[in-house]
Amino acid sequence: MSKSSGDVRIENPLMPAGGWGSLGEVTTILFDQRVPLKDSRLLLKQNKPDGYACVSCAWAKPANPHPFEFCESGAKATAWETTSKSIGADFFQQHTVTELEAWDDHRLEDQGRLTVPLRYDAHTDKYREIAWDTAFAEIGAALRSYEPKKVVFYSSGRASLETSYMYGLFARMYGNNNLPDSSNMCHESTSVGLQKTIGVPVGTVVLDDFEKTDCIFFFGQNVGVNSPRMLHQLQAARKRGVPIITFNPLRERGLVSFTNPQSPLEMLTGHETAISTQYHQVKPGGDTAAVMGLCKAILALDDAARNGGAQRVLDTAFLLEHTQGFEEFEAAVRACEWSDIERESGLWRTDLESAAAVYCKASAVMAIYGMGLTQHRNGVQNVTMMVNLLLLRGNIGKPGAGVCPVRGHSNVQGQRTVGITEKPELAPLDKLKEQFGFEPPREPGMNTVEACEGILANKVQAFIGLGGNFVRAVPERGLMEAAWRELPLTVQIATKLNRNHVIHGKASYILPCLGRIEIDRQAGGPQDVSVEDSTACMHGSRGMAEPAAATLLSEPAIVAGIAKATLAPNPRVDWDRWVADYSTVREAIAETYPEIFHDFNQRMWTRGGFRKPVAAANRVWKTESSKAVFTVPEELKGNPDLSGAPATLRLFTVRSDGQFNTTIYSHDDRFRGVYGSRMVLFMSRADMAKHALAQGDVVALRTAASDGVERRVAGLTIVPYDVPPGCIAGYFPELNGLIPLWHHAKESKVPAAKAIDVILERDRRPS
Ligand SMILES: Nc1nc2c(c(=O)[nH]1)N[C@H]1C(S)=C(S)[C@@H](COP(=O)(O)OP(=O)(O)OC[C@H]3O[C@@H](n4cnc5c(=O)[nH]c(N)nc54)[C@H](O)[C@@H]3O)O[C@H]1N2
Ligand SMILES: Nc1nc2c(c(=O)[nH]1)N[C@H]1C(S)=C(S)[C@@H](COP(=O)(O)OP(=O)(O)OC[C@H]3O[C@@H](n4cnc5c(=O)[nH]c(N)nc54)[C@H](O)[C@@H]3O)O[C@H]1N2
Ligand SMILES: [Mo]
Repeated sequence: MSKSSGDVRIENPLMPAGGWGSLGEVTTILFDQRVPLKDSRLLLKQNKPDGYACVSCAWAKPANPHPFEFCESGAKATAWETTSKSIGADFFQQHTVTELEAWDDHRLEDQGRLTVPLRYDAHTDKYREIAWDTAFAEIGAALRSYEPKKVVFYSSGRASLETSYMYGLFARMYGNNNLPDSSNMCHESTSVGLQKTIGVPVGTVVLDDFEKTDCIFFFGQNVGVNSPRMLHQLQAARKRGVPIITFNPLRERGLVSFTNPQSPLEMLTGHETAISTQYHQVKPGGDTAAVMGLCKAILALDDAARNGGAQRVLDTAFLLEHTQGFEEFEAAVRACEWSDIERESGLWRTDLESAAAVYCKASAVMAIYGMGLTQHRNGVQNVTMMVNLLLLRGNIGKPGAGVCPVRGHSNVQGQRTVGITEKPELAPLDKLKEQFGFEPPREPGMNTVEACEGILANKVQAFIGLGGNFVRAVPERGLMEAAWRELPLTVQIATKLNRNHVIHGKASYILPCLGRIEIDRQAGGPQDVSVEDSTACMHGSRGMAEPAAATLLSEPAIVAGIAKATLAPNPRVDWDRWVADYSTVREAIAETYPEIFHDFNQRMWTRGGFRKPVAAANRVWKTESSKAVFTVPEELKGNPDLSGAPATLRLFTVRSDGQFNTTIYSHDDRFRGVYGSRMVLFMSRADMAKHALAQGDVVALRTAASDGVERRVAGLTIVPYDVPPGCIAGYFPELNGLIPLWHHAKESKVPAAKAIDVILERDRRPS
């Protein structure tokens, strides 16, 4: 694994996803991170009924797991947390913060685990160790002096249900709903789109459905890298002959073929399973148009069936009994021209017709999707359009069918379930009032984009981060980093050093915490926590590795420490008791949300998890009309209004197999055959010819927006790749400086990281 971000090496990415390459990567990272042997054996406990929930993605954990219910990405995340590398006070004595600012993301985190609480000292420009009690007292005093509406409580989606519940309660007792989280940059388009069409904010599919489905539509999700355990379900489905129809601008290895590294036979014979049976390289942002085409083709097949006296293609009984708005939708589809569909989707009518034919032959279809749908100006519309497609043949609420958003962080869905939300209507405020005897704030809080706007406008006094790397993950890097330094207070609860610690507020604290894989010893003995997976199933998780340092506190203990130092005592909220015994937090959660969490402590170790009620999965529609709702798309355009200056290319940002979000494990991307640098642009040969570029040429990108802000990233090496002409791909977070803050999904405010119009400029030839 190469470490430098200097020279780029480009190879043909011939290997299938999984396979020997995957095993090699696991061994390398365990070795690089000097993971003790006993901890590497812990991988066998990952996602097991009595083990710990993987800290990588949120994919479902089966009731009967494979002996090795982990994947390359999960092993990397485990190695990254259980590393024996660590940094204490002496590290920060040796390096000024200005010096650390010049380090790249990989180097910062690769120092290892943070071990002591730190406070920034402006005189020496260094972080210095501070006692936990002093840190809490100082942070509490500062928070008491601020206006509660001007403080932001961010969470990245990893913290447990217990921590998240305590954190949300703390924010509300303090006096705001300013609880943005990583899902504001991620699946918020799902939460908004599904809620308004099928009455639930989450997917309807469970693992069992993979065994019953006849057909899978797969939109904009890179399963081989970002949720590889799902490859098991996909491979099994493919072996049953289930077609998988993929829509993705980029030909992703994991969506093309897969070798199961846990099958000795496949490894020895080099057997690969072809995953996608059709692969449609849709234009970024073109999914609404593509699905419009599918629906148009389905209506045509239905017309033909009706005219020929054959069985209807549409599920008319379902449409009548369960849906609303079909007529308007049908009229809109019929009125839509194929030429518009082809232009906006970048796909041929005949291709869409052949995908529609497969859809119509299947009796149970599921739609799986990720950031390719949600991170667009029309991200919510992409989601509701996909729902339209499913509704046509009653593909929601029956076995083998349904909606399957693939969530990112391992508990991002769960955090929402237990009250991390800036939307007061989504939190049980009356219940909290009754349970804890305080007056919860009723005004809407700030989501991620609004928190950024507040910070840019100097309207935020403090930012508390429960995990994550906010300033690196958000758009508008240039303006955000500058404004960030003006924040009066930043507090980061974290496991690893990252950019958000070296770009910091005037007063700044880093509070190091235990990770979920570690044993969490409290007054009441070792504690377990719980998380919710992508299919709405709750799981217990037991820490098993020795903590990285004896000086670490758990996340619940840190949240309680700050809360106690900030709030007036409330006899009904016993923070100490909660920290001593997390089962008492679960009792409180069960009291707040009895329908979901009754008997939480007894049920948390249920094999395969216990599921929260998802009404739509039973064809109960919690919408205004009590029906599933068809929605007419406002427009087909993928990128309606990022303009002003004429663009030359449309950029979409993606993840590599060497990263977890802003955590950069290495500068290599094995699946795409790029080694040694992440400063690359994937470009079609047609565009290379058009712009007279050769492989290895170095270019710069400027955002095509005429709002007076200069957004430019230089030093990007051209890599020829199979992407549609007119479109280029590059890496998140390196290219975040190109995304204007206002370039976000219309209703959900998810930054539109998958379609940014840019202008290509010559940078320099490699010397
Ligand atoms: N190893 C690893 N695992 C992870 C993460 C990680 O960084 N590393 N991150 C976690 C998190 S927080 C999340 S949210 C998920 C993210 O997982 P994904 O949803 O897979 O996210 P991305 O890699 O950003 O890109 C998704 C895919 O969308 C395609 N795409 C881009 N634009 C479009 C479009 O307009 N239409 C369509 N149809 N496709 C498009 C891209 O080519 C890419 O294959 O993964 C989680 N798991
Ligand atoms: N351009 C572009 N931007 C994007 C995206 C994109 O696709 N393109 N994707 C968006 C998405 S989907 C997401 S989810 C966001 C991600 O945004 P974030 O969730 O804010 O970022 P991460 O990189 O996941 O956070 C990594 C840090 O979390 C800390 N950490 C790790 N484990 C723990 C733990 O157990 N406890 C605590 N307290 N801290 C821990 C470590 O210090 C580590 O440095 O980025 C978004 N930004
Ligand atoms: Mo995410």
